[in-house]
Amino acid sequence: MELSDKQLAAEKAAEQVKDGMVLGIGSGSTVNYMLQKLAERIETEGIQIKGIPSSKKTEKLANELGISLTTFAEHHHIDLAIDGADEIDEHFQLAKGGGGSLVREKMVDSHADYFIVIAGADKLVKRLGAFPLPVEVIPFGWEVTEKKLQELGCQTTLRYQEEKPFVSDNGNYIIDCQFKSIEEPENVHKEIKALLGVVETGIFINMVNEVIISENGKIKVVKP
Ligand code: ABF
Repeated sequence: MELSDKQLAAEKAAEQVKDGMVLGIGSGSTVNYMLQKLAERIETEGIQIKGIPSSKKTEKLANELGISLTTFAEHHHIDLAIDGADEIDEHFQLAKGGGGSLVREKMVDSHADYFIVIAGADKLVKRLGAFPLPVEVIPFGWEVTEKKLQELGCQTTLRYQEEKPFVSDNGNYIIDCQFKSIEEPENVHKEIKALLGVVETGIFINMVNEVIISENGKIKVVKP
């Protein structure tokens, strides 16, 4: 069976995991492929790692695959983090959070010595913003937080799942913000982050050390 681009990028990243590492594990379907490959390596090569998962879904899959996990309580330092993205712009800034795990992803990815993003080439964009930007907000007063977000020039949608507001692993809501385009991601992030009620935005600024992209079966490794 031919491997998909996201699978190829994911497997390439899994090869960079070394024995003894504390690994930050992102979330999403691309990361799931990485975990499967990593589980194979653990089985066949006997490498030992400890992972810090960035979502309950990732934690569940890692447990099913027999990958050892740890927490920030045990380890304050992550050697390598591997995560997916919704958009990667030409300056390596990211939009993330389509899966609703952006807060934990940002914590895991930003506490790593080295952060690799894995994706198919469909995630590469000139500018962020076509994908509605996820913003995690506290449920209390989300309606007024939403108004403040709209005043920044975006159209907003409270994320739903099964006819109820989606609740993140942290017990919060997600408001998806559709900007026309995000010209200055760092400023947009700062403006949103300054609003009362906002926990975090899905814009990841200056965090990436390496991007592994696959396009039509060809892998490209790019570094900022
Ligand atoms: C997570 O998974 C997110 O931050 C991003 O939203 C998404 C990428 O999903 P996939 O790998 O399924 O394309 O990392």
